[in-house]
Parts: sequence; structure tokens; C-alpha cells
Amino acid sequence: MVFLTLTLVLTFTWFMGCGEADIGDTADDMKSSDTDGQPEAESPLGIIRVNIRFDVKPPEVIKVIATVINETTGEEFNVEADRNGRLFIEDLLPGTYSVIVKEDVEDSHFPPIEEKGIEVIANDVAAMDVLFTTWPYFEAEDATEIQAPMLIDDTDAGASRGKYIVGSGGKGWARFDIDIPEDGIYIIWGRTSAEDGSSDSFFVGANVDQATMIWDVPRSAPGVWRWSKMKARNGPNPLTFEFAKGVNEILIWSREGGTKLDQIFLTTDPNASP
Ligand SMILES: [Ca+2]
Repeated sequence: MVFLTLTLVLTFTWFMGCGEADIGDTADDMKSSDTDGQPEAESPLGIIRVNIRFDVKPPEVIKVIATVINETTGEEFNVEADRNGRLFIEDLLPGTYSVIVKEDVEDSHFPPIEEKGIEVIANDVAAMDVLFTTWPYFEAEDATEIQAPMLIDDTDAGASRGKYIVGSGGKGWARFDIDIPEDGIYIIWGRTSAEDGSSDSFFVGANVDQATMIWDVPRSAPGVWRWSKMKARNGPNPLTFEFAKGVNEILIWSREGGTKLDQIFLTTDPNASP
């Protein structure tokens, strides 16, 4: 991949470079300079720091890419970063920039995020916050961690984005580390498919090590998906979860193999529905 970058050497000229940005080293370089808020080296150049967050903590490292455009000259170049991290766009001539950040995968369901008018000042760091979100819907297959034999399947085209999770033999689980925007009492809906009475339940829980409440999901014909609120057998219907702002963990354990989960939907409104 070819992209433009700017040298740190004394000539302040643009040049074409090849290869991938070494974001890890870059971030490490910045740690020491972060302590006093100033870059270590005297330089007439500036930095844009992009803070990247996903509202479900990603299960694996996938690239995000930032397109940086100098609003005066129109020059642009790309910088790559690991998702969930901080991206430093370094060695920028002072000026005004636009930055477009997107997930660098073909089927990403996050629209690109653009910020214009970022003022870069010499020897300073301009910050840009990026939150990739599908709130309040989350694909089951985007779970932060999926423990086998729970697995991602793609054999039912009726599933949202063509994928869902399913356990086998009542084993395996999925955990969603979800960045909750504000304190509240939440109801969780699930889009499920359950063909018979021996494949129509999960164990569920939140912010616990093991999910123990039995959630009986509605049965449906093969290939038919149904939304329902999480409820507990012999317990609350619907279940409610008290979440504090910040990352909360939702656990879905396989109870009966073959029970399929496609999406979840979170709301604090008892009258809302997906
Ligand atoms: Ca799905």
C-alpha cells in the first residue's frame, strides 16, 4: 500500500513512502511525551491523535484506516491503526485538516466517521474522538468473545448480516462487552430461531462469571427469526438489568444446543421494540 507521509527530518517536504505505518512504535514514542503534554523533540510540526472506540469491544484486531486531507492544499494520505487503539497522525504541517476514519474491512457495518476543521498547531496534539457504534442493535456474531463449541454460523440467509451464533450440546458461550452510554435499567431483546422444544433456551446473565438464568425463547419454524425480550424461567418477565455507564458484560450461555441468536437490542424504554 502506498501512502504519503511527512518526514521528521529537517527538510519539511512531503515524499511518497511504501509500507505500513508502525503504529505501535508511534504510540510508544508518544507515551513519554504525553507525560508532560509536549512532544519530546522540538519541531514545527503537529500531531492529530485519534481516539478510537467501538461500543462492543472488538473480539480481534482489525485495521482501521484514516484518510487525512489538508484542507488548504488538498493533499491527502492514509494512516492505518489497530482498532480499539489510539491512532497518531504525526508530522503534520500546521494548518487545517479533515480526517475520515473507517474500518478497513469489506463488510464493515460502521459508516465512515469524518471530522473537518481540525486545527493542527506546531508542537501540539489535536484530539479527535471516534466511536464506531450500531447502538442499540448488536450482531451476535460481533460478540467480544465466543467460547467453543458456541460458534458463528452463516447457513441461514435470514439472519441479519447473514450470521448468527449457536451452541452445541448445551455448551459454549458468548460475551458482549458493551459500552453503555448512561446509567439505567435496561431490557435486552434477542432475535432468535428455535426449531423445537429441545433447542429453545439459553442461560443469560450480566456482569457475572457464569450465566444461570434460563431464557426460554419463542419457537419458530426453520429459517424464521423472532424478537423477544429476555426473561427468566420462574422469574421476571422481562428481565431487567441495572447497568452503570461504561463497559458492562452480557453473557449468553448455550443451554440447549441448536438455539440460534442473531442480534440483541438494548433499551431502557419498556415500550420500545426492535
Ligand atoms: Ca447476525
